[in-house]
Amino acid sequence: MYYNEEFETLPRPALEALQLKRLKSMVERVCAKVPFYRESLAKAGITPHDVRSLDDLRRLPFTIKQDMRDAYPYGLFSAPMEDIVRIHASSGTTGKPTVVGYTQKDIDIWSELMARSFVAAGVHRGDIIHNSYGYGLFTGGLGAHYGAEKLGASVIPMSGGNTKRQILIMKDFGSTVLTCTPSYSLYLAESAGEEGVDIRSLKLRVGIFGAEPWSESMRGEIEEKLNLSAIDIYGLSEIMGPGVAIECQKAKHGLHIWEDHFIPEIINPETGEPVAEGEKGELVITTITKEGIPLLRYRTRDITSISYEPCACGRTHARIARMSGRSDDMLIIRGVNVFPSQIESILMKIEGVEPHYLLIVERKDNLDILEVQVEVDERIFSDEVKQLQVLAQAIEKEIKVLLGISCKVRLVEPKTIARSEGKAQRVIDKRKR
Ligand code: DLL
Repeated sequence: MYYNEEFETLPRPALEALQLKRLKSMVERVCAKVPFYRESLAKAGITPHDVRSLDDLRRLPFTIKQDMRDAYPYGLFSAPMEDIVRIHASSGTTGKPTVVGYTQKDIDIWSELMARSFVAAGVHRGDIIHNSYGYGLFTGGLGAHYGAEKLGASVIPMSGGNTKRQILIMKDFGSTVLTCTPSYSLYLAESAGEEGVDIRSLKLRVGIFGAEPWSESMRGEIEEKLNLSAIDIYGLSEIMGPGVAIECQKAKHGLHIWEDHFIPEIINPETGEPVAEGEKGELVITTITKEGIPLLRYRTRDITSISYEPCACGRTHARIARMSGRSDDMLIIRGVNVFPSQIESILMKIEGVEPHYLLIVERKDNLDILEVQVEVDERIFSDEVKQLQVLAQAIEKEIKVLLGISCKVRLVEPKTIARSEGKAQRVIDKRKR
């Protein structure tokens, strides 16, 4: 099942021809309309006429988050304000927020790509979509909302928060699809239990989870606890919002990135050079149809790999692997690089360990110290102290063997680690203060 069969299954040569045509007009557009691009292209010695093949993309300069901050708020917009119908912004926890604007055409395309994403995930008209992504400046809520309406499904605009009420509505309204962050889905499951509602017996069939990194083992936890099929969705406000890429229900192996609107590249973050297909690197995206704020070779800082292998679902669009994390979230513990998701994978495989954890990093006597706090279920927590110690040590050993880092594991009581309604905070790095 497709939403837009023609474009989702376009043979690669036709897809690439379309990309090139759109890329050329996009470069012309930004060069004509955005002083930042005019200057950066001139500096690189490139004119729009130099873009003759898709390979020429590599010659164009990168755009980074700082460029957006420097242009705060509207400096990179390529459409006049009269044509901008929506503004979103990133939370801006570090520095100024990044602001994005959409023309009506941008909103239409975004809605279509979200509708395509829903269908790829196995959602259809008649489904009742319980949308718990936050509504507001964050793109999650409105992005999923417009896509659901475009598809013609029924959308319940819940937004985040008010967790008890969410459970009641989900039960009474017969929600069949849940959209929220993976961490919030677990919080919902836990709260349902407290409310005496068996979430597994509700009508939920599909969960569309993203906006934060999560591991394959976390998927197992979620599918088990909520009794639904959990699908990974990726996106970022700079490029559009949710729906840049999504897993298909059929293969559930890699996220199809909608290549008729975005050109993905994977680069070595240190050298900026492309890496081979299948190798990990930083995802770089060029938007080729956006009008409000088109971005040339935007460095997402997200780490993944790409595959152009044909997919069982019939979509011809390339697949990116589940994100390992962001390059800026990568922890360096005594010289060893580690992503929180790698620790998550290890924790989730251990019997009795709950999917709620926190990594705390400090520097003591010039040494990096990592403490892994993780909840264990009631049964284990009520065991003797000695048994808890044995389990903690077994986890420490597992982490040492698999990741090569020493850490201190602290098993904590159920519900001691803060729950989140949006993106979970998994790391407290005290070295950065
Ligand atoms: O998080 C958009 C979104 C909303 C995506 C709802 C999916 C679902 P931002 O707030 O701009 O936008 O944050 C974007 O979140 O660069 C990634 O680091 C991370 N991220 C998003 N989706 C995933 C995912 C939205 N599926 C940043 N896996 C991105 C891992 C993700 N990380």
